[in-house]
Amino acid sequence: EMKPFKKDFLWGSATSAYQVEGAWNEDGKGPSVQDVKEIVPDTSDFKVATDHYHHMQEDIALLAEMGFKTYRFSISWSRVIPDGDGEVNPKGIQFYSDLIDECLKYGIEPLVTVYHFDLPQGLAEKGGWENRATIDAFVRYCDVLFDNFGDRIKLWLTINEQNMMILHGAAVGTGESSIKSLYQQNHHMLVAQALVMNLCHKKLPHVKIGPAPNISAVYPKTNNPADVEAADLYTAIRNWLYLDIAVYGVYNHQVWAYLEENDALPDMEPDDLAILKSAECDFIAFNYYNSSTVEALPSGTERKAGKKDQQLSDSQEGFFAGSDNEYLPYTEFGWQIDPTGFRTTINQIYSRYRKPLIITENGLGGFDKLEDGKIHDTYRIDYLRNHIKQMNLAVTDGADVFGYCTWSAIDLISTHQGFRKRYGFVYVNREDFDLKDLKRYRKDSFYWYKGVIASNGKN
Ligand code: BGP
Repeated sequence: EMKPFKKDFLWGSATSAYQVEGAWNEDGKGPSVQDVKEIVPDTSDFKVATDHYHHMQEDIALLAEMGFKTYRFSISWSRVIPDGDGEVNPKGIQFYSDLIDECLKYGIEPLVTVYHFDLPQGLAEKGGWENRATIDAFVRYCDVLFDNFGDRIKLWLTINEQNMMILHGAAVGTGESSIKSLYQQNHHMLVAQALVMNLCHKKLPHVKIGPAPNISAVYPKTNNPADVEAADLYTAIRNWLYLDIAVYGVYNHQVWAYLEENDALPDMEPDDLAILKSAECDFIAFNYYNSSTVEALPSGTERKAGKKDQQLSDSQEGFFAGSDNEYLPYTEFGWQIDPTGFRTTINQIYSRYRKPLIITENGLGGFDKLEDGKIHDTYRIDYLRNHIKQMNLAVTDGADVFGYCTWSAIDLISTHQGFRKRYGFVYVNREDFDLKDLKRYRKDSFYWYKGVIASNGKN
C-alpha cells in the first residue's frame, strides 16, 4: 500500500540563471564564465537563452497555471555583483526582488540556488576557486542576498552540483586541471559553503539552507569484489565526500586516503577543519538523472580515459572506469534511464544522513517537435511518471522527502547540447542560435504535471 506524499509536498521544477535568463550583459550584469568560455554549445547560445529576463511575468504565470508549490531558480552572482567582489548592481537586485514577489503572488515558494555554475568572470580572472580570496567574495555575495531577500526566501541552496564541477570541470569553469588543483578548488568551495551556512543561520534563524549536489547510486559492473570495491570508492568520491561535509562537517575517510595516495590533499589554513565541523545543513537537496556503473581496472593500469558517461569523469579513473549498463535503456543523448536507481539513491542518502530530502533536478532531455502548436512529449511524461512512482516507493519505505523539482520548468540551454536538447514543460520556439520568435507553447507534459500536482502525486 503506497504511503501518500505529505500534504504540503513541494511540487515544482527548476531552472538556472545562465541557462534561462539571457540578457547576459544588460542592466549592469557582468560576464560569468558561461558568457565567455568557448564550450559546447557556442556561448552565443547563453547570451539569449530563453530570454526569461524579458519574459519573467509570462513565464511565472505559466508555472502558476500548472499549480507549482515551489520554483527552484538560481541567482546570477555577476548580475548582482558584476565583477564578483565589487559594487552591488541595484538593477540586478531589482530583477530578483521582482521575480521573488511574482512567485509569492501565486503562492509559489521560491527555492533559490545562490551559485549555479556561473562564477563571475572577474573572479575567474583572479584564479577563480584556486584563489582563496574567492571564499570571502562568495560569503559577501551571499550576505548581500541574505540582506535583500532573507525576508521572503525560506529555502536556500548553496552550490549547484559542486561534485560535478570537480568531476566534469571543463563545462563549468573549474577546468580539466590536475586532481590536486580540482580538490584545492573543491576545498575552498567547501569552506565557503560552511561559512555561508553559518552566516545564514546567524542572520536568518527562520530559514533553511542546504547543498545541491548531483547524487546517484553507483553500480559495480560485476560481483567481482574488485568491481564492488571500485564502486564503493567511486560512491565516496562522487557522493559521500559532499554530503558527509554538509551534514557531519568532516572529510570522508576513503576520499581523504585517495587524495593522500594521489598527493592531492588540499592546502589548508589552521582553522579550516574547525570551520567545516561547525556547519550543518538543515536538509539535503540533490539532483538525480541516472545511475552510473564502474568496473575495476587491474592495479597499476595507466590512468586512461575510460567510458565517458556523463556522471563519470576520466580525472578520477586509473583504477576504475565508467561502463555501460546493458540492463538499462538510454536517452537520445546517451544517458541511462534508471527509475529504480532513483529509489535506491533516495534510500541510500536517507539511511546515511536521516535529513529531510528534496529533489532539485530530475528530467529527460530530448528533441521535442512543435506540431500545429502542440508538443507530444509522451517520452518525458513516461520518464517523470516512472521516477515519481519510485520516489513514492521510497517515501513508502520511510524516507522523508518533502519536495520534488524536475529539470526544467521551461526549455532552456543544455550545458552540453544547447537548445537542441529540451527539458521543459513549456516549449520555447527557437533552435540553436536561431532566435525565431521565442514564443511559449504548453507541451502535453504541462497538462500532465498539472494533474500530478493537483492530485498530490497520483496520475
Ligand atoms: C545538471 C545541471 C543543470 C543542467 C542538467 C542537464 O548537471 O545542474 O544545470 O545542465 O545537468 O544537463 P545538460 O544541460 O548537460 O543536458
